[in-house]
Amino acid sequence: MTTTTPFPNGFLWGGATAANQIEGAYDEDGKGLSVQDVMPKGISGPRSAEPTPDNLKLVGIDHYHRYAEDIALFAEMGFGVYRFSIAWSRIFPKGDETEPNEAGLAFYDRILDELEKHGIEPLVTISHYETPLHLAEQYGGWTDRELIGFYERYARTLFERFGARVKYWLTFNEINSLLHAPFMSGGIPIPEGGVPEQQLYQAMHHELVASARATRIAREVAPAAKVGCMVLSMPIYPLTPSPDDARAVMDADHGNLVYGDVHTRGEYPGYFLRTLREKGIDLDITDQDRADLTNTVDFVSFSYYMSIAETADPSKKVAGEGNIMGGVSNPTLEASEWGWQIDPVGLRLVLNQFWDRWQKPLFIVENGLGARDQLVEVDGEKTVVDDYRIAYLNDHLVQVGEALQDGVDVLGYTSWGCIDIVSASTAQLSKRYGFIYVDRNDDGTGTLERYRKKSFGWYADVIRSNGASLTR
Ligand code: BGP
Repeated sequence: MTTTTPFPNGFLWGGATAANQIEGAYDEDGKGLSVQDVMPKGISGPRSAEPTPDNLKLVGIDHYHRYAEDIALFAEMGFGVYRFSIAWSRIFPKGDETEPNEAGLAFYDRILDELEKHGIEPLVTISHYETPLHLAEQYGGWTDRELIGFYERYARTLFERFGARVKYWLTFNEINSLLHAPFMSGGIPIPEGGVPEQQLYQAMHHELVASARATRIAREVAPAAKVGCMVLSMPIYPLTPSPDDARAVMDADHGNLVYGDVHTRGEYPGYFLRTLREKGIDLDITDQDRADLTNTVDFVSFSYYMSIAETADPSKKVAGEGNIMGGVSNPTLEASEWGWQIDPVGLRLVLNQFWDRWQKPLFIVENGLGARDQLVEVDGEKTVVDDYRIAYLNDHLVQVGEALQDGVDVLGYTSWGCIDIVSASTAQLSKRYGFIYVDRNDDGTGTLERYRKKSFGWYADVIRSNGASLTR
C-alpha cells in the first residue's frame, strides 16, 4: 500500500445499476411493460409474447421495495455517486401519452430523497435498454421518427421534475449498441432475416437527434445540469501487424467512434458518410435535425469491460465472446467465465483515446467482473470471498490512475452492478458483479437477503483513501 494517489480531490467514486435489472415491480403503480419484460433470456434467447415467470427481471432484486436498505449499504461503502436509470415505462407507461404517471415520478423522488440523506450524488440514465413495449410494437421502436418527440417529452418531464436535484444525466445507455442489439437497445422488433440496414441507420439517426434535443432542453429547463452521452467502449487490437489488419481495426473503431464524434462535434464525420454511400443508405435528415445535432454534450461517459482483436483475414476470424459486439478473440488475454477477455491496460488506452479525440471530461460509468460467487460463512457471517473481483477492479483502477497521470480528465468511476442484479445479456442472476450478494438464484428461488462480500470492505477502503490503498 502506498500513501500517494493520482486520484484528484472530488473524484466521484460509486456504483451503477439499471432499472430493468434491479427494480422488479414490473407492473406496480401504473408501470407499463418495457421490452425487457418480454426478454426472459436477455439478448441470448428469443423474446416472449408477454411477461413469463421465468423472466427474472419481473422481480429483479426487489429494489423497488428495498431501495432504502440498498442505498444505506452504498453509503456504508462511502459512495459519492450512484448511477441508476429511470424506467421510461414507469413515467409514460405506453410511451406515447401526453401526461406522465405521477406514481412513477414519486418513486424516483423517494430514491433521490434517500440519496440526499446520505450525501450521494445521483447520476441518471434517461434510457437504459427500457423502451416501452408499446413503442416497439406500434411504432417499430426507434425506426419511427415519432419516437424523437416521445423521448423529448419524457426527458423534459424528468428535467422539470428532477433537474434541480440531479446534476449528471446520460441520454442513452451504450448508444452504439443499437446496430448490434436492435430490440434491446432500440425497441426494434427483429423480423426473420434481421432488420434492414436502412432502418437501423435511420433509427441511429433518430436516437442521435433525440439525444441532442434532450441536451438542448436540459440547458433551458435545468441550466445547472450536465448532460453526457454514454458509449460501450471496447479497444480493438490488430490480430497481426499487417496494414490490412490495422485498417480492419480502423473500420471497426469508426463504427463505434461515430457516436461520440457526433455527440461532441455536432455533425456526422466524413468516414461515416462514406459508409452510408457505399452501403447505398439514404438517411432522412432534415435541416432541423442538423441544427439539433449541434447541441453537443458536456462530458462523455462509457462502459468498459474488455478489449477485442480484429483481422482482415477471414480464415483467421475466430469469433470472440463479447459485450454485445464481440470481434476476434485475442490470444494474449485471459477471459472471464463468460468469455469476456480481461484487459486492464485497455482501459488506460480508451481513456487516452477518448480524451485525445474529444477533449471532454470522461466518466467511467460501468466496469466490473461478472462471476459465479459462492456464499460461505466466515466468523459467523455469510459472505463471498471474491478475491478474483478485487483483483479485476484493483488492476483496472490502477490503470485509471495511470490515465490521470497522462493528463486525462476523469470525473469519476461507477462500478457496474454494485449490488448483484440480473444480467443484461443472459438474464441470469448467477452472473454477479456486486459488492453485495443478493440471495436470488437463476431459478427464481432465494430469500432476497443482502450480504456484504469481501470486496465490499475492499472498495470502502479504496474510496476512503481516494485510491491510495490500491495495489500497484
Ligand atoms: C452493459 C450494460 C449493462 C450491463 C453490463 C454487463 O452492456 O449497459 O446493462 O448489464 O453491460 O453486462 P451483462 O449484464 O450482460 O453481464
